[in-house]
Amino acid sequence: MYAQMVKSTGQPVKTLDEMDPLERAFQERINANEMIEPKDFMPDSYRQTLIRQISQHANSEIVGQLPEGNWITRAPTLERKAILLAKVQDEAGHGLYLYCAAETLGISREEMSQKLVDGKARYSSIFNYPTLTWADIGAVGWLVDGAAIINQVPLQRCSYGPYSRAMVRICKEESFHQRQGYAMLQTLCTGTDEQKAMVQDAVNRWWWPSIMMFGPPDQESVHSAQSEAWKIKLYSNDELRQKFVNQCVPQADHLGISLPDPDLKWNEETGNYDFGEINWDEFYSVLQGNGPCNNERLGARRKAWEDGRWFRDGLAAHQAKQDDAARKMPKVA
Ligand code: BYC
Repeated sequence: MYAQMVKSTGQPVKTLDEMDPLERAFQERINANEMIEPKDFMPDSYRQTLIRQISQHANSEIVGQLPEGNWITRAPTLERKAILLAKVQDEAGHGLYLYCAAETLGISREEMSQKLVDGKARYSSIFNYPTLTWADIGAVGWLVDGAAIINQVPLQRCSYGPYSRAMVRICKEESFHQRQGYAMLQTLCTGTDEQKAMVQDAVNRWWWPSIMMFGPPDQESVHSAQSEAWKIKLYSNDELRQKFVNQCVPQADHLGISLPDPDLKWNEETGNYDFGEINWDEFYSVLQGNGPCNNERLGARRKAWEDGRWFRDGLAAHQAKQDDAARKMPKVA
């Protein structure tokens, strides 16, 4: 079985007084909202946290192609096929920018990909759910890309330069994806009763997994305190989840569909929508490799990684030849 055999460990956040002088100077730069660049000093734990988060993020973009890629050959029109193909290609691009951002921290893409296929690195829980009907493609765009934007817009202002810059373009493209997913659902919702029922069914299945995307509740989030101190995370998991719910309720109303949560209601006092209990057992079970599609997703990545080996080997051999030829070139005085 392909499990994501990763154990989370959180360390308590040090105060400025507990830090050595280098670490303290680093934290003071962060506190002053200075951007950290690859050649700057950084504590090893900051580096490792970023490698973990950025590589997980990159893995999610790559694995995230699979549920939607599943519908490219079955899109109902040529136009829909072209749009979906472009969207899936965008996700591949996001994965590449993010792997490049992580490489600036001293890990190779080869290593990150190997960890993914070995089940030693995570990708987002959301991609372990199946896309059963064409309406799922709209629901993924609206809800999954919608959740992604809410999480990722603040990352444009995170403390690590290459990550924050990669996020600028990613957020622009994700916003477009969310719009097109929503527009697809609008088309289906103004179609036949069967089409509208298909949308309702898709939203019923994607709603709860989408709100789980923001990660465990704040009191169980092992990394939040330190990542917030380093300004890698600017908002907590629960704050972002609440923003997402607040954004989705009026959008669902506009579509004329319901969200599958009987406890969802406006709270005048807090200015937020209250929502029901999240099934955290399901979330942790998916993280442990027991979601409906974990085996299929990692199996597909593993096959792609093996199938592409000859090509990567070819590129490396070509590069080695070029390097050798360059070494043998007579030096020009
Ligand atoms: N799925 O202490 P916490 C996309 C893990 S791409 C799986 O709160 P942190 C898209 C977490 O990694 C979507 N694992 O952690 C693509 C940690 O385990 P480790 C991906 C999850 O890092 C294509 C443990 O639980 N987006 O949207 O402070 C098409 C404890 O959590 C999940 C990003 O990666 C999850 N949902 O906060 C369409 C954004 N949640 O590492 C859309 C960048 C938590 O100790 N990442 N875990 O083994 C982040 O913002 C943060 O890493 C998270 C988690 C909010 C996800």
